[in-house]
Amino acid sequence: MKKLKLLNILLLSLIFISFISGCTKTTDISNNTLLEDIKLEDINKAPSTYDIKGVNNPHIWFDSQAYSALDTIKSYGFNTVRIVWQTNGSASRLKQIIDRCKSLGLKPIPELHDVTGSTSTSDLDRMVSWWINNKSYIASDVWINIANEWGPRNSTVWRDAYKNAVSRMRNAGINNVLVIDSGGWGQDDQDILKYALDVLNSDPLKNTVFSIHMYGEWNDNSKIYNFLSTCKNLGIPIIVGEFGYNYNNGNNNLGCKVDALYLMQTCRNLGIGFIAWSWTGNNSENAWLDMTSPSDWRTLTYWGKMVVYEKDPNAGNSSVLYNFEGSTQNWAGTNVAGGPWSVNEWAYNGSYSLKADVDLGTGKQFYLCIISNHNFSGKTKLKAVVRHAAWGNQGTGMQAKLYIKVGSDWKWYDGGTVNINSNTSGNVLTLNLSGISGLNDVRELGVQFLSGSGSSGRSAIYLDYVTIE
Ligand SMILES: [Ca+2]
Repeated sequence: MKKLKLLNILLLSLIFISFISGCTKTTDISNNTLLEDIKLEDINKAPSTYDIKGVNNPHIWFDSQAYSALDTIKSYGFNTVRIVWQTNGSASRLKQIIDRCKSLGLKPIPELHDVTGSTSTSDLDRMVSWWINNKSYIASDVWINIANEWGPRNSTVWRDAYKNAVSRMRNAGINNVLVIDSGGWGQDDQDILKYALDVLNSDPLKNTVFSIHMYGEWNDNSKIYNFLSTCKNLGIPIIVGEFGYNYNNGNNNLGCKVDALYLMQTCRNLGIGFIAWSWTGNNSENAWLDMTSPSDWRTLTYWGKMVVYEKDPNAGNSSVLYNFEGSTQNWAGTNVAGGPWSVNEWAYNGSYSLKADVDLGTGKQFYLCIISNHNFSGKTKLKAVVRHAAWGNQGTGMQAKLYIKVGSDWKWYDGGTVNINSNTSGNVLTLNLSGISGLNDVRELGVQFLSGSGSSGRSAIYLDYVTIE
């Protein structure tokens, strides 16, 4: 009996330990926030773009090739096509393209490319007239991108011209979602931040989406994050209607060094759609933006692979699970003194990492973790990069373990104890997955931080770039 009792106590304490070690279910709080977001969206009715992942396809310049490419575009997992069109194209052909997109399950967004870069209001008026004259060819569920990259930057001219355009189209009985590019060749943030809500509020249907194009003016990740999150916070319906990437270290005709992986991840984190430029057929100076080979409209280039797979084509088999770019991605902290937060004071990859404050002490343990179902079958390595802050007394030094919990008994596996430091290069933790059974049922993953002997005071722990290969 005594032995049994002792066993019971042991069992109880084991259960207790497994309950407190790792993640507690504080993620419920984030789930509530998510629900609130959805309700808010319902209330203000403006169109949401969160599910859009698309490509620009040059239909007006390559009629049959672009039409045939729609199947391929769909097969690579895209759900949206921004149809490059002009007023010299026939509306009936545009209707065929739209119908083909719909039959493939692709969302068509036709745009008129005639007045790209123009700041003349009569040019915009001509585009509006074309839509009005051809409205019978455009089904009511098609988003109409009125004019590609029309308008001056940071300008009430942009605002007033688009108010007029929206008014004319609504008066003509066009009830479609209207997509409006920013001025300054589509790249200007100020037109949208200052004037988009005026244009939206002038629309009696409140059925307008704004579109930013990201090239050389968007080489700064914090600008990308600040702009998109501000739009989100202000209730400006926004989409990234075109973007490029860092080709030849910015030595290209657009001066483009855009961190496209960061851009796509940020859009995903914020629930914003994105449409890459472009499927293929660019002229020689823009050929670096071809997503597929112009010889077959099918074979993915480096750029095409980056957009399709949303990872660095040179990164081998590894893919990013969590990068904390402007979001905690529902990660939680246990035994931490504050956080976790997504912060830009340190990053191993991108511009942000996950941070929590901790109060050091001999034998203390802290966790950054997430309860989430993952299927790691066939994967060989889980990796994460961590460091601690330079402040606080680390005593004999902090250590960390990367771990997962598997199956209904939440069985613990870790990659062993690693000494970590405050170097900004970070400390890589690796968990070898080969030989672990039940990898199809991973329930939790995280990092356990072990405070050093004799440690004391407030410090902070950082985690970034959780990858699987
Ligand atoms: Ca990061």
